[in-house]
Amino acid sequence: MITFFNDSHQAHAPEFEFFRGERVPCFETPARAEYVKASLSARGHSLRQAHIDSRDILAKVHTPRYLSFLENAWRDWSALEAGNAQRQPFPSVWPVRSLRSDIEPVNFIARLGLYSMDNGSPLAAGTWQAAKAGADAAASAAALLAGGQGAERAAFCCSRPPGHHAGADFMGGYCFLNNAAVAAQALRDGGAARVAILDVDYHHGNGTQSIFYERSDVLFVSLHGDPQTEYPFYLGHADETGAGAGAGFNLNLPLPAGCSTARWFEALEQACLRISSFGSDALVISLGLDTFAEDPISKFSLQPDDFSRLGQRLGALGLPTVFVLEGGYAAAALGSNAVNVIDGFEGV
Ligand code: Q9C
Ligand code: ZN
Repeated sequence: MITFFNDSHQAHAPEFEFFRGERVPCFETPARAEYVKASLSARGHSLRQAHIDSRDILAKVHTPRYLSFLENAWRDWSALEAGNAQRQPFPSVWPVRSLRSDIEPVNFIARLGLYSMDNGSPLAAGTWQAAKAGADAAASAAALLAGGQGAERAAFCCSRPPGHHAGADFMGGYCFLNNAAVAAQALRDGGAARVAILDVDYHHGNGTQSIFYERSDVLFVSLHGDPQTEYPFYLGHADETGAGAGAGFNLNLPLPAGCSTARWFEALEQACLRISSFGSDALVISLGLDTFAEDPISKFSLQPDDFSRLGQRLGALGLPTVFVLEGGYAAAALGSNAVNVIDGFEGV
């Protein structure tokens, strides 16, 4: 499979995040993408660089003021005070219900809160460069599939930071730009009338759901840990089925933390049947691998072979498919688990 990789992911390397009030090393590390790159190469998949600038597509899935904030955030933060260049900014205040989010404050931390859903997504000097390279990869992968005769059947974006928690105007859950949404929008613009997004990350893809919630041209389907107990907590319930023109085009399949792999594959089957009945012309997979039994922050039990089986089932859908890497924090196993999906898809 053609895969996209860009070294600039390494420029997004925050040192720590908060966990139970303590500073802990980040779970979402540069090593993750390097492990995936190594497994891709070892198993014969060719790596290439993005050839498309995603800026126009980004403007269709994110708001202008959020994009402008994110692009300039590190410059603004480090200009504020000597020492900030060596310091990670974190939000500490958020515009919850009854507070105004229409006015962008001048204060940097107040703006950071306006554009964040949590305090768990640290910014670093190269966050924009890394995230933008991931969005460029998603747009490039979509373009390879849209070429008609001689087009590729599938492509994989080995990018980080991940994207599925990022909404039109906010970051969160280690995500900044929504790569899956970029891929889906690029496939639409390239001529696919109906695009399905299947999100198999352990965590609900709240950002992707919200971006397409009122649209009938992009179906969003997700299987994930039940938000009653699992991040992102405030979205991902079964009764969220879409709104307005998008009514009926959102399917959430929340599963209890700790549920069996058999139950997970039953939900996958339901998801695949919905994607087929939708009449999808193309598919985007938000490929989170934090469903792995040994993931340090998640509670499903998939084994390496299960990722091959997942790939086989997705391949059987018979659709042009863009894979984008999302979560997965058992870094040393991430590469082989990801390539198991890809090889399963290709029938290897
Ligand atoms: N500090 C993705 O998988 N909470 N994001 C983690 C441990 C946030 C996961 C708690 C989890 C976000 C893309
Ligand atoms: Zn996740």
